[in-house]
Amino acid sequence: MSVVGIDVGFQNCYIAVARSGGIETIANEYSDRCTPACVSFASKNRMIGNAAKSQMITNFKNTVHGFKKLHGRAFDDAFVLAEQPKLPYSLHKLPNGNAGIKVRYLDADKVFTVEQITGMLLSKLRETSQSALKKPVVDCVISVPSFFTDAERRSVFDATQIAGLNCLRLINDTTAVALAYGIYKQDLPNPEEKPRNVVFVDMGHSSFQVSITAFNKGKLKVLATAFDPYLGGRNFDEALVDYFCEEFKTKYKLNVRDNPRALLRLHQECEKLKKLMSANSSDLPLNIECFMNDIDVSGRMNRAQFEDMCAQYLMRVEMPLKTALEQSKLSRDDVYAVELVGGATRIPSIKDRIAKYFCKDISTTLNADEAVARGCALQCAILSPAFKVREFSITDVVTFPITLRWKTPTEDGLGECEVFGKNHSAPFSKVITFHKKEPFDLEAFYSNPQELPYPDHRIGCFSVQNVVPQPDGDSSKVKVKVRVNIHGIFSVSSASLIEKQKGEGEDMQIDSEPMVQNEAGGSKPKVKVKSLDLPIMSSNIRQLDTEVLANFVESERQMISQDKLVKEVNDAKNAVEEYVYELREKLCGVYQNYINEEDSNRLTLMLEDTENWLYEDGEDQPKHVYEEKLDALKRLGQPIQERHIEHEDRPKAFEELGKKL
Ligand code: ATP
Ligand code: K
Ligand code: MG
Repeated sequence: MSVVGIDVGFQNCYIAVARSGGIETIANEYSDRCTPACVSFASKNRMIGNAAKSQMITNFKNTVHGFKKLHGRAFDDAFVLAEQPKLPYSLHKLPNGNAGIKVRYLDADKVFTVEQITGMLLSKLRETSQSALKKPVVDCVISVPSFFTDAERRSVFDATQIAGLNCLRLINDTTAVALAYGIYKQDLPNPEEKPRNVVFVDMGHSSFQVSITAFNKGKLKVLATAFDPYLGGRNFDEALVDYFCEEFKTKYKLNVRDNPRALLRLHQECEKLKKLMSANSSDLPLNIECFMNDIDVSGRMNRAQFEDMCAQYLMRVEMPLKTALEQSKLSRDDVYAVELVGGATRIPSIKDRIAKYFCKDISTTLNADEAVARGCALQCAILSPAFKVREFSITDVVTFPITLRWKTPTEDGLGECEVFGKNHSAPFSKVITFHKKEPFDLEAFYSNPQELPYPDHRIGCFSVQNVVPQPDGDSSKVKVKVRVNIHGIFSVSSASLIEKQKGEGEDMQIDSEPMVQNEAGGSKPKVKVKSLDLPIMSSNIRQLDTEVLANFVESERQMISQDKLVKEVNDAKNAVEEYVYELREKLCGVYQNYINEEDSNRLTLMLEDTENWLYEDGEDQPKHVYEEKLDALKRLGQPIQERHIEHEDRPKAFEELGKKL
């Protein structure tokens, strides 16, 4: 069984795996530990990760990036509408109202759901981990932002299934970081002692997350999370892009915004400049050759100017820090350390503001880019029976309070109850008792719409079926189990009808019971009562239906084999080309003395023909054609090579013999 953790970032993805030596972040086929969250489509295949990123400018309409926050979103959602003009590819309204992604693929217009796109990215990351581990990868843990709601989490979860992964947990980014921080610490306070409280701050490309976590030996408990879901490195890039668009308009009369390619190039250069400014406070140049209309452009910027320009974003750093501290009910003095991760926390002014807020030097003991992935892998190791790690218990929080609503025969006709309050421990199950004579619906929603980054506060509707009155006509007692599961997803997980007992009056009561690791049936000793399990039908849950999901799984499989086929054909073609170059070079070099002039000329001509063929009729042939071509060339090349090797080896053999004597 594999133990894999994946940090799916808005911009960058990282994979960590467990090997006998411990947790290790692994590199992809480009020897890069970072895989860009990018998928590119072409007439024969897809490219994913680094290969896709290199298509970003040349094939901008069909190169999809920046899609993480489209999960679970409707096409006409305000966030999606605001995002749309910034995307070089087009969005399309799906029949279910969600935002789909429209590209040209296999010479046809295709619309993919965001689950499919993330599924593609995950397929690639899965393949990368498989080649590192040299075995099939199925089990994994994947990170999501702590502010992702049910709809977003379910959507990401669907994506993991499209990629054929078995996601053991969707873990919050900052919780994964906390685990990576705590699990190896030898000096944590004993369970009965005052915990060590650590603030974790993660600013990535698209968002800003803060958590405060309490550590004792063998456990961590998240006390509070806070965030600005719309503040990240990309805001700083955009500020620079805005500035240079204006400057180039006046200086060169260029309308950069009208040219998607130029705009993308400017984005990339501004991001580089932003990173340089983190290390350097002096004036720095920005130069782009042949930018637009054959014009070379240049500009300058320094850190002070940049901070000035970004004041509106820098100002927003403090709020989530304050919120998290308030919610944790700690004072600054209770904070043992402030740990930063995420690329954008490298901006000096952001670091300074965080340090200033907590009146503390910040620590960067964690790897800012890889901590999330490492935490995911550690969580996967803990959950996997195949791997031994030290015991470590993780208690996360419910980010947004959840309320249930149902119809009652009372005057206002509605009953309501907040089942999970803010920062309630998670995962967690509760049992709620109702008195009902007939089937009933439970409407679940987030209690405070105004604090949600997501536009819709409804979670879904759960219908408890087959409820009947007691034989004497009285209401039946119905126990309903509600839970926030290990992925942070809410559900009404089971219901049962209990035989009538004396002395019952209240309309509803809530018994809490911490969720037991082994879910089914629970391990709590049960009072002996007759109970009947009731079916639950859920509706309005934003999740793909089984049939659609099965189709996506199948279509992903087909696309993977199509990509594989295209790769094999390309490899076969490249092999012919490489052999042509190699042989030609050697014919006028090392092979010169092993072939007569006439044969050499004939062979050279043949190589030239093959080269021309590769650019003409041989441009696009099935794999076997290239293989046959290569074989034919090798039949001519090999005898020369053999004569050469034999000659080379002869003196060596004598040397060997000499040594032995
Ligand atoms: P998210 O967490 O929002 O999903 P992500 O995980 O992909 O996004 P990270 O990889 O943590 O994001 O960070 C990427 C961001 O960090 C980019 O905006 C990048 O430009 C920025 N960044 C990286 N290095 C530096 C640096 N030295 N100075 C400033 N910004 C940097
Ligand atoms: K990342
Ligand atoms: Mg991130």
